[in-house]
Parts: sequence; structure tokens; C-alpha cells
Amino acid sequence: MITLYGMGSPNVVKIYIALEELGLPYTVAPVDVFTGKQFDAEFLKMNPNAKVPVIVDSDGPGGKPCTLFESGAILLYLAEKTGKLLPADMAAKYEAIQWMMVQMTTVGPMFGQHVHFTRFAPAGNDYSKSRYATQVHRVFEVIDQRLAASPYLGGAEYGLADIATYPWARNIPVLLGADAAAKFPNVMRWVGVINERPAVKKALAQVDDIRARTTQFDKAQPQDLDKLFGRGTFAAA
Ligand SMILES: N[C@@H](CCC(=O)N[C@@H](CS)C(=O)NCC(=O)O)C(=O)O
Repeated sequence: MITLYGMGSPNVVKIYIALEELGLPYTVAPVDVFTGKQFDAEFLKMNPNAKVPVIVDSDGPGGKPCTLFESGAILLYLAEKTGKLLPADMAAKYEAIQWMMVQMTTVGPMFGQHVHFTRFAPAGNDYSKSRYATQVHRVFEVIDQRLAASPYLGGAEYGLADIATYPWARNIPVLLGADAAAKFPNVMRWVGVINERPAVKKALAQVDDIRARTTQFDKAQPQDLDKLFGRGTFAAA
């Protein structure tokens, strides 16, 4: 049995989708990030970097329990455990992994900073807002071109690269606006295809459930937000 520690955020949505696609039995342990539960000593034993998602697989390699953090590492683990969601052919496999890495290194961090500066930062910061908006638009231009030439982000088959990127891409109309969605027609078409996958529908229903069981950002206390973002009395410098 796999236990998924998380909340309703895109990095956790990836793992919900992978678990549903693979049909692996799992339970969910909500981590209330907006009230600082990722900094609890018990959670830090699993992820010293204080972030969700984390999984604990009671039936890990050699039949021993296995604890893993970082969504990319978790996705690779689940693919290797089941022999699914990555092509067997080595060239095709690394073609897919490189696109998954574009999500890990660029889509997630740039989109994360874009959301931070538009939603959570004090007024001002025009340079930062412009920089992260530009980076998000630039990487989705690249992904849009890829999806004009390939049915799925990783290649011919649906897999890890799609699962990693979809939870961010589906938010484009809300977070970047209708104009941005119109700029990325291949991305939005691909989002539409993934929306219809039964496993994705099941995963998103589970995400709604965990959202209802965790504090959302608009209900968070100011000191908890300061701790989460490392600012005010929590700033290092
Ligand atoms: N690179 C990490 C990012 C994880 C991450 O940023 N998680 C957020 C929620 S989406 C979190 O736990 N934030 C809490 C914090 O930063 O204290 C991954 O892909 O797993």
C-alpha cells in the first residue's frame, strides 16, 4: 500500500494522476501546508526539504518500506515499479524523460514564482512579475510547438511527461488568462484530451476531496504565510 502525503497543489496532483493511471492502491495523508504542517518534526523525517508530495510505499524494493520525496523522483519510481508510463525503448524513454525534466526545472519553478509574485507578494515587484510571466509564456511556447508535432509531450504515448505537466497547464486559462490560452492552442487541445481520461477524472475528484480537508491560502494566517515564504521574521537575510 502506498501512502501519499500531500495537498491539492499541482506537484501533488501529478502523483494522484500517476497512482490512478497505474491502478495502485493508495491512501492519502493530508499535510496542511498553509498552516505549516510540513515543518513538523515527523514530516521532516520523511522530507527534510519540508515539501509535499511524499510517498511511503510499504512494499518497496526488496519488500521493504520506501519513503520518497520530489515529485519527479516519485513519478520515476512508480514507472519503474510497474513497468508503465515510460517507453521500454531506451531512446524513446529518455526523449520522454527530457520533457518531464522541462516541467521539473522550468514549468514548475517559473509558474510557481509567477503565482507567488502575482498572488502573494506585496505591491510592486514589477521586474519579478514581468520576468516570471515571460518565462512561463516562453516555456509554454516551446511546449506548444512540441505538441504541434507530437501527440503527447513525451512522444507517441501518454506518460510521465504529460502527467508532470498537465496539472500546471490546465491552470493556464485561470492563472495566465484567456489570451494566453488562445496563444497555446496545441497545449489547450492536449489538456482537453487528458481531461477526458477516466483516471484523471478520478484523480481530480480526490484532489477536490483533499482541498476540502486542508486549509486554502485565502484562509491562512499571515504568520503562517510568512513562514511558508521565508519572509518577515522568517527571512534568512
Ligand atoms: N520540486 C518539488 C516541489 C514541491 C513543492 O514545492 N511543494 C509545495 C506544494 S506544491 C510545498 O510543499 N510547499 C511548502 C513549502 O514550500 O514550505 C517537487 O516537485 O516535489
